[in-house]
Amino acid sequence: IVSEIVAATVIVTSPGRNYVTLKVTTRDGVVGWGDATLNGRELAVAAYLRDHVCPLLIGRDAHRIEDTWQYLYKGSYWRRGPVTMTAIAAVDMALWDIKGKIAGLPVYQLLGGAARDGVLVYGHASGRDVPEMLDDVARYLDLGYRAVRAQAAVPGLEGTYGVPEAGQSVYEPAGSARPQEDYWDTERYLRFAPDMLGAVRERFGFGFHLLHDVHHRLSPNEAGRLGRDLEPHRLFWMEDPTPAEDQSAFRILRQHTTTPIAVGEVFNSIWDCQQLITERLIDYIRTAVSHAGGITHLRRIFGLAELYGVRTGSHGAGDLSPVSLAAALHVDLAVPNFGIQEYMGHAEPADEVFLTSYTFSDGYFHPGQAPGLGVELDEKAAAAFPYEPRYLPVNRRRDGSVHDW
Ligand code: GCO
Ligand code: MG
Repeated sequence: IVSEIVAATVIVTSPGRNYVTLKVTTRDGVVGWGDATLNGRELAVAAYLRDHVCPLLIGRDAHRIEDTWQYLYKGSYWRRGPVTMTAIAAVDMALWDIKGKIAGLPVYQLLGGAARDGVLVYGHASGRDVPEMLDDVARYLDLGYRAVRAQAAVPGLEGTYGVPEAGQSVYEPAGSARPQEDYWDTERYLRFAPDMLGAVRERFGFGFHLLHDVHHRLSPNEAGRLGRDLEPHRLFWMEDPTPAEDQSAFRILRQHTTTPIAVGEVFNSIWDCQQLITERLIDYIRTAVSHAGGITHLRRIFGLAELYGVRTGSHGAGDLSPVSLAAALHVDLAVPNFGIQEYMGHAEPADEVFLTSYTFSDGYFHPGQAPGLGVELDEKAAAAFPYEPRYLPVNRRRDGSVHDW
């Protein structure tokens, strides 16, 4: 069979930040790409793929996407977990890419075709103080964005999540060879955040969507208080208000606020969000194509969400490679319950390594008409950017104890 897999290799490259990419090649030379990047734990997935998955792909029919997914998920016996599910995701993306290339169709056509004309995205505005953040919001609105996430440094805290250091063009939390240590103060944040987001509405009004990421730092009760304080500012969503391992904790939050809630960037399977969805404890599910088992599993999660009125809001930070972004855009265009897509952009020189065909216009993205996912990796360019050990920061309270980052 011409679609038999004859090679599967892993490329680790660091154009601006680390990315792990799987390359799958068929007998007649069709190449599929999959993103296997797990920020701060990159080499674990690279080894899982290289040592345990690539050898099993050789000789399989690239067309059998569902069968390959089941084979890798059930066949490993050790199910779920970010490393396993990111590895499976990379294989899955690469096989959808190949299927699209063989069919001569962009992947969204294989998923049922476009259910909308464009994919609403939100950009990341931030600042080291409120005026700087407001100027950044203005910049996004001028660029045509219809949805903006706003984050500003909490006065008195250094290294607030979501705020770039001076000189960084794109916010990059994984900046150092050992984890940077940030300080956290819940009371200061709870006092500051409503005023900060209120300042955005005061200056720019309500004619665009406003989002904010809490990054898992509050207890359910504190999150309920914040959600209530934010109600006058009409947020599109409040993201990751409390650590989400404890799905039933969101019942407490739901009793206190009508601010919409988005959760899921750290989830890797449908079982992580089953209760959140079926009990309607969230409004948006943020699972990422690269960390939650690829297009095949993401569609299953989004299908469950559709039944319960939960909309999608796929993770799209810079540590998800352009291959992931493209895969997410194909799914976004095709699913009925799409909500919004995060778009953070990629720091230079990622565009020397990843050649993309998605486009942005008037606040909306489109994955483009190239067959497959529409992203190609230039292996020669990639070789010029070797892996660099880099970790996400750790958060400590003033007394030195570790808090959620
Ligand atoms: C987001 C996320 C990211 C994560 C990052 C970790 O909303 O985009 O919270 O900023 O921190 O993806 O690797
Ligand atoms: Mg987030």
